[in-house]
Amino acid sequence: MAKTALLIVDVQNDFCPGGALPVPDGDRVIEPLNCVVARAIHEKWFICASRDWHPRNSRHFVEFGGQWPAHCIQNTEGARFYPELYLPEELRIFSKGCAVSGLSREVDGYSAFDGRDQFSMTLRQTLPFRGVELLYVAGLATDYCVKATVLDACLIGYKTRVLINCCRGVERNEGDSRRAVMEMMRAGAEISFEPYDSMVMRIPRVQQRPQPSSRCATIR
Ligand code: VGL
Ligand code: ZN
Repeated sequence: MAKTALLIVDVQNDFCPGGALPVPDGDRVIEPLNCVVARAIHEKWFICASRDWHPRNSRHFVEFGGQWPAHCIQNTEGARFYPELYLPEELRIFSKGCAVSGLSREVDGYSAFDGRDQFSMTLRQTLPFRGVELLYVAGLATDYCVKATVLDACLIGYKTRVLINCCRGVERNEGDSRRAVMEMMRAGAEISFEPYDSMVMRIPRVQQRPQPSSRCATIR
């Protein structure tokens, strides 16, 4: 049976105001996200969450050659899920960015699909077991982990919806979140607004060729 999953990406203390790598207004995802979680529980969706879970000496950190201040270090307060986030008891947690060395993708672990649960299972292995076909993604940060997760989900072939009002971006460069949304849409993701998720935006499958603007048209 086709099923829906909710994937909550990295809603952790360090990504919220006061944390080590705060996403502007990161805590503002909590209220809409809690509504989504309530609905997901009610409708028996498969609910999972990813978490950034770095070793203290991760190459992802500036101190060890990476680009980020130290954040979400394993078993620290900063790595805990934001306390006001409503999470179900039977939550499946996928930890990522656990490698000290190795491939850059493993070290950074931006995508939740790079994470593993307590049984060392990946999302890619787990979701088919649940018959998941539709994946809702929300969390932090729009321009890094949400984007990487959504692009992977689209590539694997999930019908993927980004709950955009439950996401916030780091915005290292102004416009990063906006560009991330465009990239996700181009990959086939739909952008939706909870609780109004009948409002879904997507790029039509058949792209029209660009029309000449009226100004061009006058030049023969
Ligand atoms: C993230 C930067 C560094 C994220 C993780 O969760 O989006 N961003 N590590
Ligand atoms: Zn990180």
